[in-house]
Formats: sequence, C-alpha cells, structure tokens
Amino acid sequence: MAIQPTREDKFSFGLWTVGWEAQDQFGSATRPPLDTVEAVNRLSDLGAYGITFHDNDLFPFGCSAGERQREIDRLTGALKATGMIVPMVTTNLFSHPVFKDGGFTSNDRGVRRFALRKVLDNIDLAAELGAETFVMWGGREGSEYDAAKDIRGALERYREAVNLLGDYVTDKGYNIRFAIEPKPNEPRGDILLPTLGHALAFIETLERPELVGINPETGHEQMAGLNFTHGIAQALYQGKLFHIDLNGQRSIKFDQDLVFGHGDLQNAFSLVDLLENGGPDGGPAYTGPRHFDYKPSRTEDIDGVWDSAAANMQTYLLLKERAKAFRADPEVQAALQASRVAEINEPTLNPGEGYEQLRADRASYEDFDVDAYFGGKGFGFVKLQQLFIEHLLGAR
Ligand code: ASC
Ligand code: MN
Ligand code: MN
Ligand code: MN
Repeated sequence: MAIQPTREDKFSFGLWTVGWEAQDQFGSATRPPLDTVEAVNRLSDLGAYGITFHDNDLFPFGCSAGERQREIDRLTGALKATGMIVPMVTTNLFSHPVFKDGGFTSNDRGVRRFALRKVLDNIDLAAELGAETFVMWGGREGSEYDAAKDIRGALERYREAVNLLGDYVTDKGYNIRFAIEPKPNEPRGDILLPTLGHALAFIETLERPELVGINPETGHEQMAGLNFTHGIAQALYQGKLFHIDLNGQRSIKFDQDLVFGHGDLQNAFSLVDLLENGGPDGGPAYTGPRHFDYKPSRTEDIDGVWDSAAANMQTYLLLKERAKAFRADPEVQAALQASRVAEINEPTLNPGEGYEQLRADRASYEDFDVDAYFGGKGFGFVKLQQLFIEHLLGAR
C-alpha cells in the first residue's frame, strides 16, 4: 500500500540525517561519508522537495573560502539538476571544541563574538540559497553545574544575539525568519530554552518578536515527557510554528531520533491529523516544510539509510490518509459530537457579559445542578479514542 511522495507534500531532510555516519558515544562510525550531491539526488528520487544543512555539513569548519565555495557550487549544481530547494539553513555551534560551553552563551566573551560572526556568514549563505527559515538549535547553550552558569546573564546574551541577527536580516532586506529549536538536555546536562514553552516565552522579550518563531522537534518535547501534539497546537495558536522537525522517540530517554512514527505512534497520528486537518474548514493548519530530523539507526548500511528516509515520508502519508478517513467517518463525527469536542470553541461568557452579569445569572451557579450534571453523563472520550485507534490500525 505504498504512496508515492510528491513535491507538493513538501518533505525535506537535513543533510546531517541521511549523512550521519553513525558514530556515537560508545562506538565509531558504521557507515562511510555520504556525498552532498548523492544525498540531493537520492532524496529527490524518493520524492522529497528540499534539503537543509548546518554550515559544516556542507563544508568543514575552518576550511578555505575556495573550498567553501566549491562545496556550495556542488550543492547548487545538484539543486539545479533535480529541482530540489533549500527551505531552511542552520549553523553548527556545537561540534567544534571552541563551543564546549556554548556559542551565544559561552562564559567566554570571545567565543560569543566568534559564534555571532559564524552565524552572520551563514545567514548570507541562507539568503543566497533562498532559504526562508533560519533554525537555531542551541545544543551547547547550557550547563552541567548550577554554579557554573548565570542563567539570567546567559538569557540576556541569547537575547542580545538574536536581536543582532534580527537587525541584520532587516537591514539586509532578507526574506528570512528565525526558528528556535528547544531541547531539554543532551549534549549538555541542561540546555537553555528546554521546551517550546520556554522558547515562546523568551521570544516575547525580543526586540523583533515577529521575526522569531520555533522549530519544535518531536523527540525533544517527548524527552521532557511532554505531549508533542499539544505543544504544536500551542505554537500554532500563537502563530509561532515557523518550522517543524519530525522524528520518533520512545519515552523519556536519550535523544533517539528514530524514523517519524517509530516512536509514539498515537502522538504521531494526532500530530498529522492536526497539521493536515486542523486548519480553517478542516484543511491544513501548517503549510511549511515537513522536515525530518532523524538518524538512520547505527545498525543500518547505506540501503538502510534510504529505506529509513523513505519510511519517514511513507509513514507520514499513511497517517495523513488515516487521519482523513478518521475525520470522514460518520461514527467519528457522532462520537466527537457526543463528546462535545466543538463546544470548547463557544465563548464561556455571553456577548458583552462581564463578571457582574455572570454573578446575576442564577442558572450558572445557584440553580446549576452539579450532581445531575456529573452524575448523569460521561463525556464518551474512551469511545472516541477507540475509534481513533481503529482508524490508526486500518480497521475502519
Ligand atoms: C539541529 C537540529 C537538531 C540538531 C541535531 C544535530 O540543527 O535540528 O536537532 O541540530 O540534529 O545532530
Ligand atoms: Mn533529536
Ligand atoms: Mn532537530
Ligand atoms: Mn536532532
């Protein structure tokens, strides 16, 4: 029952995902390096529309200007040949030892200035390639020891950095918005802006909050024990879902970066339902790239890499199909109505009503029969959930 992905599905992949050589804390690489051109060609053949990268996925840290340009030219050649695009670019402020205490928030001021310069150069490249989103994953912005980091000072430096970058894209006239990617921990013991909620609150302190949104990653929220679908719904509600990193995670443990749907499948189903059917008139709630930030498992050879890339898209499309069927099922519609799911969208107060009128309304309190109400009727959520599961299982 394979569904062929198309460019209209807007699937994109990080160069660092399929290109991961599978070195980890305990063992060396199990796969050879993957060439950029090969990655673009294979992803294009599989039906993706975009590729994304950290600066140093494309060219090595500290390489010459000539080498940097050669790699950029090889990429743009492959993009031209395939019709693939670069919807998003991001900066590596985590691999080189200089960033061991962070980039924007290292205790060392010289490192902070170096990090800013690295990002400014990379924003120029993002603009040149037509990327509209610039992601900032602050993987090293954090600490292991509470006494070692002044958190208020670090947040102020983070703010200073993002404000400067906002000035830069505005002055340059670049069509670029920023997306902060939260993660609770790993590689640092604790990372600043650990969840999407922390990031949303931080963004409101910026000088140009309209330029900055978030790039939540499925597994990163789930590492904090949070419901990814709920988080994405809040990001949409606040107009801040600028980008999304889809992958799989099975509960609170190390960052697994599994294929999308290979972690919490129910949460993946409700997420796809939200993204595809949660917008106005039951249409999409999000129209940006469906970006996969996963790692092909270390057990896999290069064939397994491409199988896993295809699996991300296939699972997404199957869930999309299942979510459409779920919404179209009259029994589901009846169950949603019985559970009064739509009633949450009715304002609690009458038009023009304030607290005085509410207090004067005896039906709302004095005459409200709490016993009859709760004693008499359940919400029917379990029946609704079973229908959700049966659709997920393809039983309907
Ligand atoms: C990113 C991003 C991450 C990290 C990680 C690097 O840009 O979105 O989650 O870097 O994938 O391995
Ligand atoms: Mn991750
Ligand atoms: Mn990510
Ligand atoms: Mn990741």
